[in-house]
Amino acid sequence: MYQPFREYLEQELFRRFDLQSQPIPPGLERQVSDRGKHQATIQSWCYQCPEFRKIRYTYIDGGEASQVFNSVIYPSPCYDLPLLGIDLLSFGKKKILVVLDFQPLFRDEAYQKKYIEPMRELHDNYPDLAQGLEMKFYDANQYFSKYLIFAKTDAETVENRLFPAFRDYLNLYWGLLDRAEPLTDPEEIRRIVKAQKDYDQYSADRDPASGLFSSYFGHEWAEKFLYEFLFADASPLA
Ligand code: BLA
Repeated sequence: MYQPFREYLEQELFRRFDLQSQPIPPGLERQVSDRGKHQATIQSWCYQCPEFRKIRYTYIDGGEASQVFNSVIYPSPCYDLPLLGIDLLSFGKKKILVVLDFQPLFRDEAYQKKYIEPMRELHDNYPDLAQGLEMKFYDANQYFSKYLIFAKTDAETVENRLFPAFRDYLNLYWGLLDRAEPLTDPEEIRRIVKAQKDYDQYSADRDPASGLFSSYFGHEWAEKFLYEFLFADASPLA
C-alpha cells in the first residue's frame, strides 16, 4: 500500500544525493514473523551522505493486516534543519494513520520562522490530511511542528491526496536544505548533535510501535531494533 511512497523517496534520495550504504546490525535488516495471525516481513534500509548523517527507512508488509512505512532522515550536525519524519500506517481497512513532518530540533521563534513557517502553505493545501488530532503517545509540542500532516484516513485518500502531499513536503525539505548554510562553530554543532541525540532518546522511550514489534518478532528483537537501529543514539537505561 505504501510501497510507491518508499520507491519515490528512494528515487529522490538516489537522484539528489551521493548515498553510501550504512550497515544495519545483524538480524535487524530483515526479519520474517510467522506467529499465527502475525505474519509479516520487516525490512530496513540505511544510508548516509554529506548532507545527511543517517537516512533510515523501514517497511512492514503484513498483507491486509498491516502495512507500515516509517522513515527518519537526520541532517548532518552542521545543519540545524529539522529531521524529516514519516510514519504511514495501515492496519486493515479501518485503521489508516498517516504522519509526515519536519521534526523541529528547537522551539525558539527564529527557528520556527526559518523552518516551520515555510510549511504553512503546504499544510493549508491539505486540510483533509492535517486534522489536528490529539496525540496519545507523544507530546505534540516536542519534536513535532504545528504544520504536520496527521490524519486518520482511508485508502482512497492515501492514493489521491497523500501522494501529492508527500511529494510537496519532500520537495520543500530539499529546498530548505539547499538554502541552509552549514555551521562551522563547534559549539553550535555540538548543540545539534545533542538535540538529535535527545530526539532519539525521547522517541525510543515512547515508540508506540514497540508492542507491535514485540508481538511480531519477540521482545528481545524489538528492543534491539529500537535501540540499535531505529534510535541508535538512545540508551535503553537512560
Ligand atoms: C503513531 N506509529 C504510531 C503508532 C504505531 C506507529 C504503531 C500507533 C498507532 C495507533 O495505534 O494509534 C508505528 N513507529 C511505528 C513504526 C515505527 C515507529 C512501525 O517508529 C518504526 C518502524 N512516528 C515516527 C515518526 C513520526 C511519527 C518518524 O516514527 C513523525 C512523523 C509520528 N506516529 C507518529 C505520531 C503518531 C504515531 C504523531 C500518533 C501518536 C500519538 O497519538 O501520540
